[in-house]
Amino acid sequence: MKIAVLAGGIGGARFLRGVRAACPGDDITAVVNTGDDVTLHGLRICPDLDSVMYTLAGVHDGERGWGRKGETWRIKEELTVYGAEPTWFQLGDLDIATHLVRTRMLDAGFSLSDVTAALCERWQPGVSLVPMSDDRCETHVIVHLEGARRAIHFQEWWVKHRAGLPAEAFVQVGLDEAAPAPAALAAISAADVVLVAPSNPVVSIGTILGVAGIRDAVVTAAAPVVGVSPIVAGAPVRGMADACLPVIGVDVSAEGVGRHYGARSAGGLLDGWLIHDTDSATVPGVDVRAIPLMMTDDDDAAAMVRVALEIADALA
Ligand code: FO1
Repeated sequence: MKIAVLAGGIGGARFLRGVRAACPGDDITAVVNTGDDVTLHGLRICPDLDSVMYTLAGVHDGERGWGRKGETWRIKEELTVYGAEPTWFQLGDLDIATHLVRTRMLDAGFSLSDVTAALCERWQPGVSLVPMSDDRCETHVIVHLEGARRAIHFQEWWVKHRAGLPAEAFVQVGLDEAAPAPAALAAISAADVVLVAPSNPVVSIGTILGVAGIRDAVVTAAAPVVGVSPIVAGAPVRGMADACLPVIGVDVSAEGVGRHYGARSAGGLLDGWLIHDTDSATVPGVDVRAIPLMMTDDDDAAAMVRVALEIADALA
């Protein structure tokens, strides 16, 4: 079976471990958000691609959710002593090796898709990782700082300000010129099932869908599309989607996000929508199922994916 998964970082990574566990031997492609990407200290950093890659390889730091376990911070400490800004973004020594390899390959003219495939040669994630686009389109946040309206990089808003600065809007700089990665569109149109991971609906899933052609590919896919709510009991399971959803006028609830994604029969994304068993939601035109959504380990995540695939099967 061919499965295409739209995924962001941490929540998406755990979900993908579940997909891999539930569908051993199947052809799984993750179309990953690159709107969080940033260039710092001359290095190209792809947080969501790296979170997915490290987590599927089992070398991620489960506590932090990003970066490597057993990480050391000697370079970062030196950079801080030099006063090399930004000092608010923690770059671990092991992680820096990934950014050095990526940056060198990008500078040599390789596409981000090629770079990602090369990094995955080493990590063997068991899932094909494809960036949503090979072109830069970085999420910026419109905020009011020191009395002026400014666009700051998503990472500055997310990490330095802990999403604590009220956001007026999110803007993906470069989105209008960005082309979808070839393998991303191919995976969606060839899929037997399309899954929308429980990632941030605004800055992860929303950004992926904003890349030319990707939303259409999902809406018109021959395969059933089933999403998993990232919001449980009115709050995000991880991350700060509750700081993002109100900015686009969407309720911080499983129902709110489900209705935001919309039913395919009405030009939206979803055929099925998985919500946590303590929640309830009606999404007109969408088959809503309430099941345990916690992904504390691969078995939980796999159980959740199996239900998503059952719904997909019933809808196919
Ligand atoms: N998140 C933080 O909260 N603080 C950091 O210093 C930080 C550094 C970092 C370095 C590399 C990387 O791949 C991710 C990093 N993240 C950090 C997480 C990152 O901001 C988020 O994973 C995503 O961009 C949002 O999902």
